[in-house]
Amino acid sequence: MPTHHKLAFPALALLLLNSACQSETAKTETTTTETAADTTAAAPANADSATKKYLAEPLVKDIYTADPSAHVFNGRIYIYPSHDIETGMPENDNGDHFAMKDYHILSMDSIGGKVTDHGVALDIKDIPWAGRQLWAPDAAFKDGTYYLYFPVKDKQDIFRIGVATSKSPTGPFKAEPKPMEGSLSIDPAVFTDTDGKTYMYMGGIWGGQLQRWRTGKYDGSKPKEQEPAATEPSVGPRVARLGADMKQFAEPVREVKIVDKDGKVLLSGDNNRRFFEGAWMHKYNGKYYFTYSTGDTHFLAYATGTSPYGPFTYQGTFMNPVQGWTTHHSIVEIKGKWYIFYHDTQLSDKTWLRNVKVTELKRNADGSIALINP
Ligand code: FUB
Repeated sequence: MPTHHKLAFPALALLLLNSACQSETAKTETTTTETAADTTAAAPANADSATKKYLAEPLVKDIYTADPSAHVFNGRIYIYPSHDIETGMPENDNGDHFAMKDYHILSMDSIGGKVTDHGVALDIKDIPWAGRQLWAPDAAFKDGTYYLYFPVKDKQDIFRIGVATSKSPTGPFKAEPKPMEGSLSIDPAVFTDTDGKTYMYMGGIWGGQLQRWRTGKYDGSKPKEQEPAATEPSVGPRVARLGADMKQFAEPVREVKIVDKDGKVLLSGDNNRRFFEGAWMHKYNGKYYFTYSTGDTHFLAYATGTSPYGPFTYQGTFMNPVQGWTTHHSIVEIKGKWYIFYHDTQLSDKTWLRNVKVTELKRNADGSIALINP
């Protein structure tokens, strides 16, 4: 999450880079939005954005949405995003201005087709253990039940991951009475392997609190918690296999290693490459592709491996910075083509009021991911 001091210089450089990138490719996608329920905010026109060129257009314009986790269930595309709202919370180092209170699920028949907003699927007031800040969710389906996984701070202000269930992919979802045992931090991403085993990746540093778990126990005692020193190994995301009930982990949560070509864990000071938040996993040609945001350098990066647990070898950046501080995505195969769902701040130009988008993900013949300029 944003820390203003760290951000000042890179932000300027990235703004320049971003506008250069954006002028490179001009492609728009046309979607129609059908809103099936009341919406909380009409997006105001953003004067700056009118003159900018974007690779894709927002999928919905009458609410703010972010962190899109996309899945195909029964042939239809479902997007599980955060629902950004204006709460007036001042921007700070902990990301308090991301004070979301519910989830809306979006769906569409096909890429470029009409997008339906299915209204409130889960409200924070219906999660018994929740304190504040419903952040980036994900979803899974097994044996007739849909599972919505979500990070939220508990009443002690510690991020945990919860699960809620429904018989419909669009909810309403009913939350379990407690967070998942052993869960921590933010940004759950659920991946079912070709052998049917399901894993959850999770974690995010800074406001996502992952660095507070370095000893294995939560330590919120330091007033300004820090990443490890620049020359120390970076904090890795976490992974655990889910049990048959999809509601608990079947094993202890373990740290994922992201390494360089020499097998060395990326260093904490390697801000252009180290993991920050927003993990996603997909498998392509038998290889595991772990993708993530580098946070304060605003890239989407990928690393590959031969096991869902890693280690994953860093391969490169595959998306240049979007407009807005945060970078969060999902990757999904739809009718033989691969797509990336992501967000930027085209509608509002405010980091905490984002809009989700989709564009095709292309690969080179060797399986490497082609760079996207959003
Ligand atoms: O939406 C809140 C947080 O911002 C997410 O959890 C992060 O991935 C970042 O997108």
